[in-house]
This record gives sequence, structure tokens and C-alpha cells, in this order.
Amino acid sequence: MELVERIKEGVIKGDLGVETKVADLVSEGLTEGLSVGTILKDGLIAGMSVIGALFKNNEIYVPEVLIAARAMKSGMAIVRPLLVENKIEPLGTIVIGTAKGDLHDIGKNLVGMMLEGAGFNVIDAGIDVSPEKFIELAKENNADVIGMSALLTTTMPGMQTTVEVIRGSELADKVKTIIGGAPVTQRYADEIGAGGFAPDAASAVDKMKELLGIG
Ligand code: B12
Repeated sequence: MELVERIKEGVIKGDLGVETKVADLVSEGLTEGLSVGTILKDGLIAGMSVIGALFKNNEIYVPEVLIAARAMKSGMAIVRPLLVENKIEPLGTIVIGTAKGDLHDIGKNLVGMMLEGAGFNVIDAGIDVSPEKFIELAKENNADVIGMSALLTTTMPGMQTTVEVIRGSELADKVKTIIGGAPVTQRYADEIGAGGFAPDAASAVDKMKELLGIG
């Protein structure tokens, strides 16, 4: 199997069942002259995209995604410093966090990992994030999208406040919003004027691409 295929397989299997770790394979690839772009696109991102599809179809579950994401991240850590010098731009930047008052972060982390695996620059704002904090981080990082997660019905209104504050700020034309979490629906997203909603981490990648007009 070609080296780049082995990187992809390593991500899918989460380093399990492959004799070499993804990080080692990535280093080997770079030494052998594989381009950073190839390693990223045909190795790491290709692997995570297979994982995303399997997860969406309920063929694998949260633990497998976390294991794959860990493998992807180990490879990403080697590739990331090389992206700038190779002029590889991320697909876009998202600030993602859990709404104010809400401490649930398993789903938010999964979405973040899947987006990173798809080639986005992901700024993790953490949990219990106020509208002001979301906006501050979006400005600081020149973000294209703010992603909000809520698992409690009581913290969902914080997402509405964030959407409203963005609308009334200079970010209105630049920053889009995407929301999710178990109690959140497309209908709620429409109601509060959020740019998008996705029911799971793999759909979040599709939605992000749609929001940013990426084919
Ligand atoms: C684990 C858990 C906890 C853990 C959280 C640990 C952690 N680090 O996250 C702990 C124990 C801390 C916890 C605490 C509480 N919890 Co709790 N918790 C859960 C539980 C069992 C699972 C949530 C989870 O992680 N699911 C797995 C992930 C993968 O799924 P997910 O979050 O839905 O994410 C997916 C999608 O929604 C989507 N998504 C998620 N975020 C985003 C964001 C974007 C931008 C997009 C596009 C998509 C997206 O993609 C994800 C991946 O596919 C749920 C029950 C349930 N079945 O949902 C209750 C639940 C959410 N908790 C509940 C409650 C009440 C509480 C507490 C108030 C309990 C208490 N009395 O103390 C506290 C609140 C603490 C707080 N202030 O936040 C209730 C909420 C009821 C409600 N409707 O408001 C639930 C529904 C349980 C229940 N049936 O009563 N909880």
C-alpha cells in the first residue's frame, strides 16, 4: 500500500491494527518527499472523511471517532507548522464553544475534531462561553463562523443572544453562525436567525462548507 494510503488507513483505524503510528507515517512521508498538501488531503483529511461518513450512518460510534481523531491530530501536529510555509490555507476559521451556563462538551469537541479533520482552522472557545467571549474570539481570530453547542434547554437562549449581538455589530456581514446540540433543531435555528444547524459532526462539515460556499 502506498504511504499516503497507509496514513489514511491509520486515521480510520485510529492507529489500531496498523504497525506504524500515523505521526511516524507522516514524518516518513515528509522525508520521502510527499507534499504537505498530499499528506493532508489524501491522508489525514481523507481518513477523517471516511470516519465522518461511517459515524453519520451509525456504523461506528463516539469512541471510534475519538480514537480516529486522536490519530489525525497526531499527524496534524507535524503538518500544521508546515502549512504556512507551503501556503496551504485552511478552508475557513471557526470559533466553536458551548453556550453560557452549559458544561457539556463531548459533542462540541467531536464537531471541532471533524472540522479540523476536514481542513478548517478550529478555535476552541471551551465551555460556558458568553456571547461577548464568542465575539471577542471571532474578532481576534478573524473567524468566518461562530459555532455554538447547547445540551440544555435553559442554555439555548444564549445562542440567540450571540446571534443578535453579531447582527448588531460590525461582524454582521462577515461572521456566520452555526448551532447544534441534542435539543437544538433546524426550526430553532430558523427562529433565532442562525445561519445553519447540523444534527451531527459529519453533517456539521457539510453545513460549514455550504455556509462558506465551498464546493
Ligand atoms: C454526558 C452528559 C453530562 C455530563 C457532561 C460531560 C461533558 N464533558 O460533556 C455531565 C455529567 C457533566 C452532565 C451534567 C449535567 N447534565 Co447532562 N447529559 C449528558 C448526556 C448523558 C450525554 C450528552 C453527550 O455528551 N452526548 C453525546 C454527544 C456526542 O452528543 P451531542 O452532545 O448531542 O452532540 C452531537 C450533536 O448534537 C451535534 N452537535 C453538538 N454540538 C454541536 C455544535 C454545532 C455547532 C453543531 C453544528 C453540531 C453540534 O454533533 C454532535 C456529534 O454528532 C445527556 C443525555 C443525552 N442523551 O443527550 C445529558 C443531558 C444533556 N444532561 C442533562 C442535564 C439536566 C444535566 C445537568 C443539569 C444535571 C444536574 N442536575 O446536575 C448537568 C448540567 C451541567 C451544566 N451546567 O451543563 C439533560 C438536559 C435536559 C434538558 N433538555 O435541558 C440531558 C438531556 C439528560 C436528561 N435526559 O435529562 N451531563
